[in-house]
Amino acid sequence: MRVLILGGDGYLGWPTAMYLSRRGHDVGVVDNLSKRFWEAETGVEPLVPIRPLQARVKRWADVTGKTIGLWIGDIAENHRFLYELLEEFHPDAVVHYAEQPSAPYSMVDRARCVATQKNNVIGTLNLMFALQHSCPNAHVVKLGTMGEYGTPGIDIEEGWLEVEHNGRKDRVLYPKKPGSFYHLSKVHDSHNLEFGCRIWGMRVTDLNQGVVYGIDTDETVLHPDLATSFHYDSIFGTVLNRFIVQAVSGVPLTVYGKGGQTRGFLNVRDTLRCVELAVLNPAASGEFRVFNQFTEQFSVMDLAERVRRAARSRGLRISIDHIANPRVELEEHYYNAKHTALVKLGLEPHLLTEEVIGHMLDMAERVKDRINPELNQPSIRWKAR
Ligand code: NAD
Ligand code: USQ
Repeated sequence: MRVLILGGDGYLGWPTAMYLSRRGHDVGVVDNLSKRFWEAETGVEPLVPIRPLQARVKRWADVTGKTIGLWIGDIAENHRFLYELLEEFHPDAVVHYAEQPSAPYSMVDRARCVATQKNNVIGTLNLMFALQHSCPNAHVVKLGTMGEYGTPGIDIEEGWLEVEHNGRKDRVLYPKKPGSFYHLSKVHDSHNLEFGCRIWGMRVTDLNQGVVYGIDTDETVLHPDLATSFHYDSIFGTVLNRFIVQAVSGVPLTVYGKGGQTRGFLNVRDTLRCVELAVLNPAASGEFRVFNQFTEQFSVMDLAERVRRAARSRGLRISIDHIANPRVELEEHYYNAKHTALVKLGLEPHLLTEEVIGHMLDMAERVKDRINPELNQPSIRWKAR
């Protein structure tokens, strides 16, 4: 299939491009390199140096003999770029990762909130219109997030909810109560895409993905130049990735508040397989299909304890700190989210075993001298005190 990956320079986009290319798909990547600007703006760096996207694409060709197409451009600021690109590439599927992904970044101030929502919502709208123009039948695989739902006191369904009200029944989009302006941008995207399915007959799979962890995939390890952008700072690093790096640098794990916050998690390897499954099994014309993309749920405290156990068996002694929560979120709550659709399509999860944590610890240990301990403490608060 011809698969265009928007956000192909990112933590998830680059390994997805290699994974699909290796399996024989004709892959193109698109990025405006804005993540590299946000890193410079906030003074953070990925754990290992990441080669320019052009050099990674070239290295991929050297190592595998396979070509990945490359376009540098901004899908939110430059709709003409996107129109021309779709006319040229004519994808069967577009995998859309190209958004500002950090909840803390979106909460810094008015400017970062507006920039996040503008980039994310307008980028998706431009994609919708550009597809209508030249390839209305292409399937959109959109990266949404489990955080769109928030932490409601009822079970979370996969995107839709059957409701009975005053004796009548209907199927409605599951009510959303997200916890940051970033997560809200994803809700706005979901609503716009669902509208596109209803009005224009678009085909969309909204992957409500949980928190991703992991450093390696089968492709990133083929050559050091093919590594992916792994963050451990408090702005772009996700919780388990942060705990791994904190453990090897010998500082206490930063559990925010009580640590009862429960979320869905998945290994980066499973992200790639889930996207592949969505691409190979497209939504029907007019269908807005939602998959909850995670494999296990954990509380933050569960994760910290698991990392501590795995670290202890490697002779590392680490402690867990409950620091003041910089976010506004429930620290103890009900959480039961369905996640059966991808398993039905064939997903066989890589679960979070002690061996998996140990492997991540070993990887981080090897580049320990690059770790900046100043990036451990959260610097962004949801509200001024
Ligand atoms: P990332 O920042 O590493 O990758 C996103 C890429 O998109 C970056 O390379 C960035 O330069 C590019 N980009 C952003 N705006 C763009 C624009 N307007 N035009 C072109 N390119 C643009 O983030 P990631 O962690 O790989 O996440 C990818 C997607 O998955 C995001 O949409 C994120 O919200 C979603 N997601 C991530 C996780 C996670 O745990 N990492 C979990 C759930 C959902
Ligand atoms: N947390 C800690 N200590 C830390 C870091 C985080 O206790 O050092 C807590 C947070 O307070 C939160 C939970 O861990 O309760 C998850 O935080 P996170 O930073 O790992 O994840 P989040 O901000 O939700 O965002 C990440 C990605 C985002 C994606 C989302 C999936 O950055 O792109 O959309 O995970 S989900 O959470 O399912 O919405």
